Amino acid sequence: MSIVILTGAGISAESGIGTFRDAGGLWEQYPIEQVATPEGFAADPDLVHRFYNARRANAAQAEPNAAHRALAKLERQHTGDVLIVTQNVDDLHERGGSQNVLHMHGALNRATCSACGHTWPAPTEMHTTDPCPKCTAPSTRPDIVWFGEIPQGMNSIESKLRTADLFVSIGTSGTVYPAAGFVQSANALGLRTLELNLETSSGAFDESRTGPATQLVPTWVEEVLSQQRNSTKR
Ligand code: BV8
Repeated sequence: MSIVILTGAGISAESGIGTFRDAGGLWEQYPIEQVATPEGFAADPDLVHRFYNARRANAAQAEPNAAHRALAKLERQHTGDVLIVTQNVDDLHERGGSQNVLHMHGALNRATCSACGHTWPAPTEMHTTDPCPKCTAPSTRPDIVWFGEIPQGMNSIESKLRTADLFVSIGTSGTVYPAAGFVQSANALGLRTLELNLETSSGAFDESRTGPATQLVPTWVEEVLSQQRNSTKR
């Protein structure tokens, strides 16, 4: 069974990384337009670098939780493919042991150059005047997909959905497109769809389970692995 898993800020919430839209979420402290759009970056790059420097520090302090670790166990022990498509820009999936992770909204620990497209591991703090290590232009930015920009890996995601059997959405409000539309694509392609979230985001899923990710995800992973063990015994 090939599984595509979409994760959002909710899977990292219990690691202490703020979500976007829960009470007191990140976007309430910073208007999206100012810190997560190309226009906002052009208008005040110092503010945007401060926003991402703070988030990079916050993510570095955080530890992967039981949900991240359960998905890594699934990837190791499940006989079918497991792809994690994450909207998150933290590296908790990788630090929790997952290897097949696609950051469709970019990553805090990666930087890119607007002039030549070069990408490299981001320093702890980025500043507006940092020269690109490749072309030396002072046009470096966080390798993050802002609103109005095209998400990364869309072709891979779409081709993976076409051959998968199960689509699981974990810890996302289903607010941001195109990620929020993946469940519709999965339904149209005949995949089974499952949501594991603190609250039900939409009626689009075959099954929705509500609760914290650190409880729902390990339980679900154990179900998948025991079904796999039982089917191999027969
Ligand atoms: C695109 C990086 C074209 C930044 C992010 C009008 C004008 C312009 C654009 C648009 C428009 N209308 C629509 C759009 C498109 C726009 C969009 O969707 N806007 C929304 C606001 C309506 N999208 C875009 O611009 C995208 N690009 O469309 O390009 C295109 C498309 C396809 C093909 C070609 C071209 C780019 C969007 C990417 C923006 N960048 N992140 C950064 O991180 O700083 S989005 C940002 O929101 C994060 O990535 C975040 O992951 C994402 C979604 O939020 P969630 O992860 O869901 O987090 P949220 O707080 O919302 O929800 C948390 C959930 O967890 C909740 O449900 C909660 O109940 C649950 N939870 C909480 N605790 C727990 C829990 N669950 C379990 N356990 C817990 N403990």
